[in-house]
Amino acid sequence: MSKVILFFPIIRNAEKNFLPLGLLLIAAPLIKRGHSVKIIDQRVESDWKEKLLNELKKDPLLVGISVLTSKPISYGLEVSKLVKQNSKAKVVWGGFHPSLSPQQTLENEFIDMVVIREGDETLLELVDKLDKGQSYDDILGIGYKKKGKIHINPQRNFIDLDKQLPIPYHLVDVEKYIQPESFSTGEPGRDLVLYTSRGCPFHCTFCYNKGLNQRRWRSQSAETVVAEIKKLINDYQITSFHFQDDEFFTNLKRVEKICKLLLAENIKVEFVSSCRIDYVCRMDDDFLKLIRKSGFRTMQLGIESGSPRVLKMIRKDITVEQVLEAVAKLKKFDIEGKYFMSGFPGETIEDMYKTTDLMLEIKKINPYSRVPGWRIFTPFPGTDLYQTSIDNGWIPPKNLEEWANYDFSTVKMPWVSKRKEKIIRNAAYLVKFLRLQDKPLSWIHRILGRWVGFRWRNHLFSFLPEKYFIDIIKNFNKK
Ligand code: B12
Ligand code: SF4
Repeated sequence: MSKVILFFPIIRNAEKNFLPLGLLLIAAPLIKRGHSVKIIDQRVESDWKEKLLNELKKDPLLVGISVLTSKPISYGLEVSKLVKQNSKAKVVWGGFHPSLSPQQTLENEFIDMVVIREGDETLLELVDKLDKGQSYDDILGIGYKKKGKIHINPQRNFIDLDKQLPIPYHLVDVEKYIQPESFSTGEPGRDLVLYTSRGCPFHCTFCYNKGLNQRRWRSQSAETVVAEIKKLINDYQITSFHFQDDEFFTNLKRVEKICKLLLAENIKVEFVSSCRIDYVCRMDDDFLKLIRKSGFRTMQLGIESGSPRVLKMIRKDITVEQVLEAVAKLKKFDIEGKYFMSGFPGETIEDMYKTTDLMLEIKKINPYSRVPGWRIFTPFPGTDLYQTSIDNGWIPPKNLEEWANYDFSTVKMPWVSKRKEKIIRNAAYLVKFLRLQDKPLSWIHRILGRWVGFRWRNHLFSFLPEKYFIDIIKNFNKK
């Protein structure tokens, strides 16, 4: 049986470190088969290079690297080069970027193979075949190079999540991934990520889901989810869970069962997950009461725009009226909503003002709602908006090295004029001061809240004089 190294690169500095779930999931079948697996996580192991070089001396069969778009690519390339220079191991890339862009990934000289989409069964088959010296040409869901030519094999069917093997948490130091406060409420606790379903049945044009998951949503049963929650509470004293699912609430009956099982066993934890606006509209009072009682304190909701025209354009399949209905429902049951917005190609200044107007309406219904940021949309391979972005003047990165430098926070999109950028950035900064509640924290917040409210109602976003004063007050408070 062979040795396999799995590597997780840095995502970006100062980022919370979530469990490398993808690697743990693909490691499980390998371990069951008897292969030995070593996980090296660059984010939490400062001596990662030493460890890797040491492991490479033991003649591993393969080094698998999990790669998201942007910075992880540059670290992934550094590691791939190290592997090639110091061993005979095959370099295999998996995860979102190689899955969405397999051909271009394989064009890089240091990468031998890619695993597309779910790696749970594919990697096992690959390792088994490499181990026995058999041909891997016909393995579903891989891309590889042969005689200088790139081959991309047909895709593999999605796996049955209820047959998923237990996650081998012992391969990592779980303590390093437990956050000291609840992701949901920010209160002290022990917070961990969990993944209970994959995919999403919708087709938003900016999202990877349609391309990669083909609108297929698959899930673990309520019983499996609750058993995992109990295990994690028992083994690691977890007090809050942060679901990583794209759409945890797709099957409301499953959620209802999870909540009822938790309550029946008197399990007290907090949860946070993303949710679609129209799903909230489908929830009745009993359901909302139930999820709140069982620990659902926060929902992250992608609204993206307040303009019906843009919502249609990005195929979000929600309406502004539904947004307002959802905000009111969540408020009634004291579930905090975090509402996310984005700026898209084809969006006019008028559309953007509809978004700021909607933010104001949300705050009017629930002053404690949060709009954590208004992002400028950046295109990803494998999404419908990728081509639209090219049509709107965006020049996509030509190779992996260029993708590595594709920094979401600084990259300029040709359709975002200086004026539009100012509106987005200034509104994103100011929205935290848009306080419409009766009892603001202090007189300074009250004055600031009124002033920001005035600016908001009049669409005055082009300048930001108060930032200067806010920074002075912040520095003063810090001292
Ligand atoms: C948690 C999360 C984060 C975390 C950290 C991610 C992590 N892995 O620790 C944080 C908060 C840092 C983050 C940041 C961002 N994220 Co994020 N994030 C997620 C999220 C919600 C879960 C990731 C996860 O753990 N999935 C669960 C595991 C099991 O799935 P997986 O990793 O894909 O693994 C499977 C396969 O891919 C494969 N596999 C994975 N690795 C490997 C390796 C090998 C060798 C093999 C063979 C197979 C294999 O097998 C696994 C099992 O089947 C996903 C959405 C989602 N539901 O997946 C978005 C997602 C990955 N994020 C996304 C985005 C856009 C971002 C941001 C850009 C957001 C922003 N604008 O700031 C940033 C920056 C990321 C960056 N590249 O710099 C996009 C994808 C982007 C891309 N093309 O890479 C996703 C898909 C969300 C979306 N709907 O668009 N994110
Ligand atoms: S609803 Fe969310 S997960 Fe589903 S396609 Fe749209 S953005 Fe992606």
